[in-house]
Amino acid sequence: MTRRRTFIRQLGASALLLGLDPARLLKASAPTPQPFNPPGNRFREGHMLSTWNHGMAANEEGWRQMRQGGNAVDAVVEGTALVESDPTGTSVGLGGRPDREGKVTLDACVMGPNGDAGGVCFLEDIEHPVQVARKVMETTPHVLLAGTGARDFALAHGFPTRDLLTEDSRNAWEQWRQSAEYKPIINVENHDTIGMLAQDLDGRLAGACTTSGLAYKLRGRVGDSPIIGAGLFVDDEVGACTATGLGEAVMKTLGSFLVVELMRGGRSPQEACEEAIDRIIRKMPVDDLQVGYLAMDTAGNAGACAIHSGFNYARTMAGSTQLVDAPSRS
Ligand code: SD4
Repeated sequence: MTRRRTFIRQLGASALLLGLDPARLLKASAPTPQPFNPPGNRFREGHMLSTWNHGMAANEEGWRQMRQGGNAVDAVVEGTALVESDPTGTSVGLGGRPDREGKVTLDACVMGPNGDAGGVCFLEDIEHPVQVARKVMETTPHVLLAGTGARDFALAHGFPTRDLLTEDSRNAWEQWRQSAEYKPIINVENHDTIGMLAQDLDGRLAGACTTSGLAYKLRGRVGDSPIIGAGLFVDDEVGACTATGLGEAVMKTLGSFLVVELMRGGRSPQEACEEAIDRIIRKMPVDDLQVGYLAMDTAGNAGACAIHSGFNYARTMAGSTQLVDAPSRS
């Protein structure tokens, strides 16, 4: 304090000698405000994480969006929308496995900087629920629209209808109907929801999550993916997390919110994902249950953890994408 006072006195005296205004000089010497995305952030060039193999294509699209001047919301919405259109993905959008009655019902949400959020659930006949979720976020005062209300909203915004049941998924459903046994298989088929997180060139964070949910679920069942805090949570000041796997386990522990709050408390994304997985393991039997969390913080660090092995994710930094195997607890 004394040193600062001496400095100010000296500055004032020199300024007067030079005929300058000491107040203006003092202002010029004040520390400049920190930029929003501090230079210490290693991945100012864009950082993206997406669940599973199809995350590779999603991240490539996200990077394309960023190169064209798009922000984190553009990256995650258009990145995941690309996967929604892939008929070979059996847990997302077109070609997603139907419910027990042979109907494809979709869940999605998006969360942007400033805590903005939007989602749709139990949505039928619309190929891009994640884009509808974005419309909910940007054009309504609500967060979540469901069922026919969500469908009507999508139609009012010009989204076309499409039969999302492909020949493959119809055949698979008909085969399933012969036994009608409901038994999710870990990591296979029932678990390839896409959750995507991005930090854009301005350092802003966003996330999106989209799925057709569990194959052959009860009609009306909604999982974690469209639920803010469960399948996805983003806090621009801390970090972001998304979930894949059995939604019921994620919802019961509010997993993505938990991961972000753990990061707020000082854990790294890796430590936070591990603790959220351990929370599930402590609360319920997990032999036949898979959950994976994927998280990033604002400084460009990533983390992931699953209950069982087999969960992987795509990571893009400065335009270069890699597929990474997530650590697991068993
Ligand atoms: C759900 N969490 O509806 C989704 C399913 C999923 O990869 O993640 N599949 O429960």
